[in-house]
Amino acid sequence: MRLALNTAKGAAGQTGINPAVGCVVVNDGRIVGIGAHLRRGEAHAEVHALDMAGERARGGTAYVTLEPCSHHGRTPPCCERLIREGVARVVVATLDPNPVVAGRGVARLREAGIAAEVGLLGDESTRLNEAFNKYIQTGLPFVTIKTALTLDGKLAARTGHSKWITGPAAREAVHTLRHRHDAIMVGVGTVLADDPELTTRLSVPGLHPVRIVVDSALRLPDSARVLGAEAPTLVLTTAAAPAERAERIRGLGAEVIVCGDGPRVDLAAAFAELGRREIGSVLVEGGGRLNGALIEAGLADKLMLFYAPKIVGGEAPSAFAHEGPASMDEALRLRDVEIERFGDDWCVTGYPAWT
Ligand code: AOF
Ligand code: ZN
Repeated sequence: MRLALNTAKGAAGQTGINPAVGCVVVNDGRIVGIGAHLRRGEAHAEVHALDMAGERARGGTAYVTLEPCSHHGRTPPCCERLIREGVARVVVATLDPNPVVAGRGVARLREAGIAAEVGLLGDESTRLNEAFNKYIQTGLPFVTIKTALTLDGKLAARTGHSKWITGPAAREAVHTLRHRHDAIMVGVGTVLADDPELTTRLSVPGLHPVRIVVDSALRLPDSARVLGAEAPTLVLTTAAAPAERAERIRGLGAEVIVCGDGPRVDLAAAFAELGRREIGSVLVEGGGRLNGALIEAGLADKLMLFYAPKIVGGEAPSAFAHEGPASMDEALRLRDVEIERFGDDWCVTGYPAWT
């Protein structure tokens, strides 16, 4: 199961709204097949592993990181294939939260006389597919706020200068995060301040996320690098934004979407629309106003805070620019906090207590 999980993790981020899944088939003390789900619409993990095992799957054990599917989706049901190949035992890390599966896969295996066990390394598999788990049950994307910040919580110096807060190791980790997300989101303030490209730049080729700019008044300049051709760009705005700017930005190749009828982009409506467009995970990369708005609205599922051992002082812009509560009792608390080191920096990961 450890090997199946590592195989799944290797392909994390390239399956879109499908989960990352790994499968290892063992017979007579020997690994006879191994596979991962690599792309939505293509074979599931079990199919790759069983194709490799061939006749050697008969009487063997399949370790799968997610309950084998029982439904006809873009591919046929994996549990029927496991039954047909004569596998004797199936060990599953977690049940599939997809309402069309949700226990039916394991029930079908047992009905066919296969010994099925659930729960081995289950927490790790659940964590690996946290975005899929939310999306498949709610139709809403999983939202991760990622920011680099100083120890005193600032994301730039007093003048707005911000290149760079963290070092190369942390920045490389961020590009891996971009590769693993369906979309990346920033506020227009970040575009005006930094003119980011928002593509994935790693030492090996990666996948570019869809780029999303939250821009209530369409202040996005024609020359913005985020409008480049490397990846699709969506601009979320309001009905009050100037129509000629919307036309111009559409002419430059981006899609302009009106979210809600208020003076600011309705972020909850925006995520519902992104979900309808099969965007299952969004990495929010700034800046302080968008981060603050998401916290105020309770719309973030996860925070990844890359801290550099630096201090810039009180006038500098805060990483969370909302007004904030009057009392410490009302501070947003994170649970399941983990700390990982990247060079001289640390990433603090946690989940808002409201999730
Ligand atoms: C598995 N093994 O490797 C994966 C599973 O449209 P489809 O046919 O790709 O089905 C997608 C659904 O199948 C997905 O929402 C999830 O419930 C399950 N994914 N199941 O047995 C796999 N990727
Ligand atoms: Zn399947």
